[in-house]
Amino acid sequence: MNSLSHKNCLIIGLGQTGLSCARFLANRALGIAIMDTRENPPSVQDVKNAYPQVLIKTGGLDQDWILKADLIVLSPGVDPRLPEFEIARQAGIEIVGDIELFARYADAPIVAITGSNGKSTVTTLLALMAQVSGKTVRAGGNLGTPALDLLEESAPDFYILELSSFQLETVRSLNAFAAVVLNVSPDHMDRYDSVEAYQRAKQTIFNGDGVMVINRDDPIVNSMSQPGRNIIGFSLHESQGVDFGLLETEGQTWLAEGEYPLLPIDQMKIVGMHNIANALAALALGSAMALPMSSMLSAIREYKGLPHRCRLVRQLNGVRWFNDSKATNVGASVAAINGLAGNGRIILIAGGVGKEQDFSELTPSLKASVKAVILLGLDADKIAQVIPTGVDQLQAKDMADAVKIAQQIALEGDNVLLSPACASFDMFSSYVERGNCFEQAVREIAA
Ligand code: UMA
Ligand code: ADP
Repeated sequence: MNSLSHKNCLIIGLGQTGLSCARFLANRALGIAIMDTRENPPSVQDVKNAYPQVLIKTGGLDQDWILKADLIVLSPGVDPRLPEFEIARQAGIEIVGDIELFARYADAPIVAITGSNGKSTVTTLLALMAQVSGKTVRAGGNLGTPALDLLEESAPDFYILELSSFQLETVRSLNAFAAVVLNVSPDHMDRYDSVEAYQRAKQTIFNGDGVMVINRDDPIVNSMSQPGRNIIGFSLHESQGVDFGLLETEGQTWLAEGEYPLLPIDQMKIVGMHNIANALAALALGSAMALPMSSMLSAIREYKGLPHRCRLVRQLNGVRWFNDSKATNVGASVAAINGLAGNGRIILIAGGVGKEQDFSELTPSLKASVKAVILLGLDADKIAQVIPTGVDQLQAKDMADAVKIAQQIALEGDNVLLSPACASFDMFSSYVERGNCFEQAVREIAA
C-alpha cells in the first residue's frame, strides 16, 4: 500500500470528485483544505457535515492557499492550465487528480475505457460480462461512482474505469491491465487549444505495458498503437487481420473472433453500427481479462443499453421516437443518425451549447437521412448554417415545442430523434433532465 506523506492537501472543486477526494484524504492526510471558484458548489454542505475541521473557500481561487499546499488534487472540471496552477507547478508543488491517486492505491487490475463516445456503454456492458462470468468487479469513474469511492477493504477481481480526457490530463502512474480508446472525434474544444491536445490527453490511458485495445477503423486511435505491446484490434470493416470483427454468413451479419462467427447482430438489443463497435470493444477487453466467451455473449444478448442513448421511447401511428440526449457532441449525433439510417426518414431535434465544435461534420449525414431539423438552444444558429438544401429547418422555443412541431410533420415510417450534438446547460441542468423532458412530452402526445 502506498502512503501519502503530504501535510497540506488542497482539493480544488467541491463536486462529486471533490467529495470523494475529501473522504479518501481525510483518513490519510494531516490537513485538508478545499477551494472552489463557484460561490455555492454542490457538495459544500456534505463536506461541512462530514468533516467540520476542513477549511473551505468558495467563490474564487486563492493563490496564497495554493502556494501553501504540498499536494493539489484537481477535480476534472477544473483546467490544470490556469495560471494559478502554473505558478504552483513552478514552485514545485505536486498537482494530481483523483485518478492519479486511485492508480497509486488500487489493489486490483484496472481496465480503463476512454473515447469521445461510447465510454459508458462499453463500461457497463463489460461490467455485465464480468458479472455474468462470476468475477467481482467495481465499475465507476466518469460514469457513476467516483473512482476513489470504489476502493474498499477487500479487493475485487478487476476495477473497470470510465475515464474522461479531463481525468486523464492529471494521470501519471496509471498502468492499466487493459485499456481502450474507443474513438476520437472533436469534443470539449472550449477547454483544449487543439484537437491534438485532446488526443494527447486520451492517449495517456495507454501509458504502461498493459493490453492495448485498438479500434482499427479510427485512424487517430490506430496511430496510438505501440510496437512491442500486446494489442487486440477490432473493426467493423475488416475481418482479416483483426481479432474481433464482423462476418457475413448464412445471409446474416455476425460478431466474429477472427474467422469464427460468434453471434448474429440481430440478437443484440442495442441498435446502430456504433453499438456493434461498442460490443466488439467490450469483447476485446473481456478477452484480455480471460472472461469465458459464452458469458460475454450472453451479456451482449441481454444488454439493453443505458437511458438517453439512442433509446426507443415510443412508437405511435407508425412513428418511432428516440431519445439520444446523451449525444453531447457532433460525433455522437452522426453515429445515431447513421445508425438509424435506412429504416425510415429522420426528423432530428438538435441544439444547445455547441462547445465551439465544427458542426459541418453533420452535413453528410443530414443530407443522406434527415428530412427536417428542429433547432433549439444557444447555438441553434450555428447548426442552421450546416443544414443542406433539401432538408427543412424549423425553430422551436423549448423541448415541448420541438416535440409538438415534430408531431405535426412526422409521417408514418419516420423516426423522430432527439440527438442534440450539444451540451444541455443552456436550458437544462443535465442531459438527463433534457432527455426526461423530451420523453415526458412524447408520452403526453395523444394517441
Ligand atoms: N467548476 C467550477 N469551479 C470549480 C470546480 C468546478 O466552476 O472550482 C465547474 C466545472 O467547470 C464543471 C462543474 O463545476 O462545469 C463540475 O466540475 P467538477 O470537476 O466539480 O465535477 P464533478 O462533480 O466532480 O464531476 C466529475 C465529472 N464532471 C466533469 O468532468 C465536468 C463527472 O462526469 C463524473 O461523473 C464525476 O466527476 C465522478 O467521476 C460528468 C461529465 O460531464 C458525467 N463528464 C464529462 C463528459 O462525460 O463529457 C467529461
Ligand atoms: P460516453 O460515455 O462516451 O459519453 P455513451 O455510451 O454514454 O458514451 O454514449 C453517448 C452518445 O454517443 C450516445 O448518444 C450514443 O448514441 C453515442 N455513441 C455510443 N457509442 C458510440 C460510438 N462507438 N461511436 C459514436 N457514437 C457513439
